[in-house]
Amino acid sequence: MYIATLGFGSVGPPAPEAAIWHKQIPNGFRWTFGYWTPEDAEPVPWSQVEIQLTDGRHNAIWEDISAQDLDTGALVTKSYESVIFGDMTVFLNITDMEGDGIAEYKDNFEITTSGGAFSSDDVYLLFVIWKPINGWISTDFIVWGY
Ligand SMILES: [Ca+2]
Repeated sequence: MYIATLGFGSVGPPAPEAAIWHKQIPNGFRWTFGYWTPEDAEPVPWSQVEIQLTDGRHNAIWEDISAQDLDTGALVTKSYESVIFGDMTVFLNITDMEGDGIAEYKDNFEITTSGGAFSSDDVYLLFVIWKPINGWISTDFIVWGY
């Protein structure tokens, strides 16, 4: 009994999961969260979220997303640091629809480029990570032009 308790006790809650939809926009992509599961999961502040984009050779990682920046009480879009991604510079903009600092249904983010272009020859993989356990909240892949 003790061992069983210890075994279960050492496993934290699984990462919350969220459906996600992508849309191509002029200089990049927009992802919008759908429903999160489980329904009774603790809300996930943006500060617990890390966003990664990879083409298999290069990674763009945003790991210092401040929930405070997105907790304004009203719809808010914040720009985060630019990241070198292969021969591009890419930018992350997060829109929190309610401005409550919580990543949830209908909140969205865009990854865009200036000076360079996404390639239709690459598959871009997106990972939305729950930092407390490094688990995946959402994954997606997208090809430019499709
Ligand atoms: Ca929100």
